[in-house]
Amino acid sequence: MRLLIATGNEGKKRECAAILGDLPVELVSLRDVGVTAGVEETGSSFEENAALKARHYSRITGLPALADDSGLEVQALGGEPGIYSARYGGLDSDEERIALLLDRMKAVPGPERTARFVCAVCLVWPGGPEWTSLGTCEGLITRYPVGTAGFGYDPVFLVRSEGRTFAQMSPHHKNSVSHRARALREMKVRVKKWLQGQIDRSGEL
Ligand code: ITT
Repeated sequence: MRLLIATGNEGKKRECAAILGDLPVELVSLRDVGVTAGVEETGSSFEENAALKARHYSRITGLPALADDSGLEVQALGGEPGIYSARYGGLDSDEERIALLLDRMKAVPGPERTARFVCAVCLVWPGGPEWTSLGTCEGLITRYPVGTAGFGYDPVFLVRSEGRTFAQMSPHHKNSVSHRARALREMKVRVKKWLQGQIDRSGEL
């Protein structure tokens, strides 16, 4: 059985494939199945946008599709950039978005620099169930980028429980503590049980 990892973001794709790699399915990407068309993310929450993406890509490919909608919520900025993290400030690169974030945070003192990453994943089976799971990771926004690994806002997100940024961690380590890992671990249990006939459509564990 093939399972589509429905994201155009290479960083996410790598992480999802690493975390889901031991499922008894063949993981395929949008590129593998020749899909380039995007979908408008018109939802007002991470969960809604993940569902929009998973439904769209499952419908056009006929495959079970797993989509991820994620972002960074910064308390001092009222939860921004949130669901707009990929398009923050209308800027085109991770470097520019990080620079904008640090600029908006420049007057914010250390203890008030709290933030969290949120990840919603949605899995849609054609003609079958649709499941969503959510993962978060708590941290602080640094004053300048630290580390070179990962993608997106990783260099400015210091993971509270680890005392270092995501960009300072090996991919394996990030994939054991991240918001995405938390959301996907729950989804993985569901998929395994579903394939073994141990849960019903509700996906309740
Ligand atoms: P798809 O919709 O094709 O999956 P996207 O990048 O547009 O790709 P989102 O709309 O979910 O996806 O935006 C998520 C953004 O949040 C992403 O582009 C990063 O800027 C940021 N982000 C999410 N998870 C992250 C992580 O683990 N590390 C760093 N930044 C992350």
